[in-house]
Amino acid sequence: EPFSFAPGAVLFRGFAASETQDILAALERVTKQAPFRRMSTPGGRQMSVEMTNCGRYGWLTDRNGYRYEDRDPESGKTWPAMPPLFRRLARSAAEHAGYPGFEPDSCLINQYRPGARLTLHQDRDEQDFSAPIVSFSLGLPATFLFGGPKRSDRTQKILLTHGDALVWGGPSRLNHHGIQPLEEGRHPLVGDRRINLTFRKAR
Ligand code: MD3
Ligand code: FE
Repeated sequence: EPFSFAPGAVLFRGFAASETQDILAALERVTKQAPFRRMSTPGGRQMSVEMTNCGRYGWLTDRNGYRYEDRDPESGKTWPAMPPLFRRLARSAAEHAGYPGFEPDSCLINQYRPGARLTLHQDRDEQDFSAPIVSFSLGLPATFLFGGPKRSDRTQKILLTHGDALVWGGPSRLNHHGIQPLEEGRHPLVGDRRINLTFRKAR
């Protein structure tokens, strides 16, 4: 059932779909404490994706750069705890992909409304690139762009749909990737948006 489209990258279609309602309930508890917000890039542009975090460390960006912090700059409080269900799902997907014992200390939550996108980038704000990254997609489908180690490398397009889990390890961990502008639509359980949960070991 899993599908590998690059060395170290494994896709599990619909992995988390049966847990949708519990995921959304946990998400609501997180966003009550740490609401979605649009962050600014170091260059001063506002991102189209809305973001928040849970877990020990949260990823953020502002005029001072990209980094992980243990507090939400909007509230000054620590990020909400990672819901046990999130931890379990991330660990399970990682194990199925051949990375037993995955213990993420960070979960970035991205919310895409129609039109929102994420330009091609690398994830390299983490201390240890040997740990995999695990991500889950919920709601509206999105076209994922997967490139190579260089920004100019050619990209493949992969449609990510509701419940899909992706595990990125090994050589794919530092590849460029992005999300094309989200198309209009409405998912019966998630509504007019796409949610992405990305689990990482930040420190
Ligand atoms: C490939 N998020 O938050 S998740 C990000 O759908 C990010 O919101 C996208 O890229 C999203 O940084 C993509 C899939 C993903 C996450 C991490 C990766 C793909 C990756 C790290 C290396 C290679
Ligand atoms: Fe990324």
